[in-house]
Amino acid sequence: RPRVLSGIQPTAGSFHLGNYLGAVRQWVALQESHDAFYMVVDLHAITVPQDPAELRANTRLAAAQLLAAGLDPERCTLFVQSHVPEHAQLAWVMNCLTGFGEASRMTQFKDKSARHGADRASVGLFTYPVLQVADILLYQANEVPVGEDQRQHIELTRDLAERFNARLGETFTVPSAYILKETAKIYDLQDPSIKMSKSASTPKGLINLLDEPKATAKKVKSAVTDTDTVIRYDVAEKPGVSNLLSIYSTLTGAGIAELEQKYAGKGYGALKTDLAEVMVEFVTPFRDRTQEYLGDPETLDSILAKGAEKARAVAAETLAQAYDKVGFLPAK
Ligand code: AQP
Repeated sequence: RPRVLSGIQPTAGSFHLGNYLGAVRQWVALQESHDAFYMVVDLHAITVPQDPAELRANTRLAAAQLLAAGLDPERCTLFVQSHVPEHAQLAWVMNCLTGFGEASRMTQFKDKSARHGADRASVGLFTYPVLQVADILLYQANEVPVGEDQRQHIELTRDLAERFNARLGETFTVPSAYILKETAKIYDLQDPSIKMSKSASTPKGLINLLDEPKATAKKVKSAVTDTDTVIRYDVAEKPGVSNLLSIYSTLTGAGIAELEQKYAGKGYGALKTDLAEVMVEFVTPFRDRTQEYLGDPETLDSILAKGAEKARAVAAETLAQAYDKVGFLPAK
């Protein structure tokens, strides 16, 4: 079975619709066909300041949401990144292989450091993509299911894997990004020129899956479209409507053409009302299941402990190979 690996940050509490449609939904599907490793990336979370108690609670909450979304610990390995120390260990090796200029070209760092203020951005935020490289290479992943915003980091992973292999000998699988065209980038409901994001979106443009379903329905109904009334998928000319159609299509399985036909001559109101209903039907059981998992922290922690054990077995083997290639003296 080919292997996949991906991760999600436990920072915002609730996952947003972009996280789910861009990434987590694919994780659920891929556990059927792949040897799948999924993790809550708490090491990544601390690249910006976190309240310790909140971070701990949000880590459990992220795991509960992943299970609620459909990850099955019998079918995939679900774990917390800091439970597997090999991530930080390999990251150091990969940091030493990365050019300073190369790391400086990562657009996500440029955006985020601009937002935090260059002086306040941590060195961790700067080297975050290299930790991500280590995350992926440790598991010899063939594919990495992520949203479009992560494409550049996967390219960096490929470059560094190839560089290590060429300099020190064949060690790492060179992975590919697994990005589905329809959901590669879910846009802010109020400003369809930017991606839906926990830090850049306006509250009205961001759908948090754990919000009150009524509030979610309201946000969908007040989504920005355009002054035209025609329902047509056209990202350049009609980004707002196209975003709603992508979301609708993915959540229901209806094709875009089918939806265009269904709403021909009906106007945006009808589309938004129906999509609001679809969304409520999706988030209501998701919220309930998340609460159920959260209500039983012992089971949750034991799933994560088993996951970490399975993950460590793979990660330790890869790290040992990498250390050997680098020339570290084995500890006796
Ligand atoms: N809008 C989006 N459309 C499609 N995919 C998205 N992802 C995030 N936003 C969208 C994907 O979700 C996965 C987990 O992301 P993360 O844990 O790195 O969260 P994030 O990217 O930090 O989420 P935000 O909201 O985008 O955070 P900020 O505002 O801090 O940048 C990833 O696979 C990501 O591609």
